[in-house]
Amino acid sequence: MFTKAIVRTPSKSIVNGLTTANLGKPNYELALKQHQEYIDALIKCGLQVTVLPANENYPDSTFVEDTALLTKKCAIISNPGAPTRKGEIIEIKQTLKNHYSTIEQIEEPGTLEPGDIMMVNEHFYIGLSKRTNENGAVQMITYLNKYGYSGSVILLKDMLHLKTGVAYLENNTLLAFGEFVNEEEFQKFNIIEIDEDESYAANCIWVNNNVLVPKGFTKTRDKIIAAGYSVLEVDVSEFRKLDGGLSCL
Ligand code: CIR
Repeated sequence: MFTKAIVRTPSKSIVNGLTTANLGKPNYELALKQHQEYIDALIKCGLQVTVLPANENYPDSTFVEDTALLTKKCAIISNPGAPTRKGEIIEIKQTLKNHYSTIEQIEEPGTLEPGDIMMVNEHFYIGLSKRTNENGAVQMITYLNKYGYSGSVILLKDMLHLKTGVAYLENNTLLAFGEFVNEEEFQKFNIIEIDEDESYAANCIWVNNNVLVPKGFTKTRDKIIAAGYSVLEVDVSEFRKLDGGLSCL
């Protein structure tokens, strides 16, 4: 079970965030409202939520997932592959000092964004993407091993991040879209396949026996309910415009 989450309020500069989505610019006021609803959903799932203030210098900083991998035993600060996001790690490091006594860090020439990391119990799958390189993945696996965890890499073809197309819902169950449906490493899981027209909904999160699902993807929602989960729908339309989703927040 999870007990805590860290989020960061969207900044006004969010309108300048990185994107490939072609869905227009996010509406700042609506993004704020949706972010609050996301926090409310996490609280409903029993989490104590730390809300960090907006940081105008970093348009993508609300996607706090990409700044660190947090495990039970240690925190590992990332080195984002996107040049405009590298500075996001400075503040998160300060925050994590309040929660962890052991903090590690990915260093150049390694780059890694934890949107590329999926935790399955004590194992961590690491996507090699445009943002996460092999050196970053090797550093990450070395740290994971140090703390008794294991890691392996998955080569990405089209997706931004690993978790853009896959989500682990515990109970040996995986949501998967596109290139990940037939990925050999994932065949041991019960795979719930996401349809092409709902590909965005592959980014769900399991939080303490609930699954947070982006609002508006009813086929995916119904498949998850049919698999026996309790679902909370959260509207994240403004974050989708920046290729971001539930896990990223
Ligand atoms: C970016 O391109 O970095 C942001 N606009 C979206 C980050 C999404 N984060 C994630 O998948 N973990």
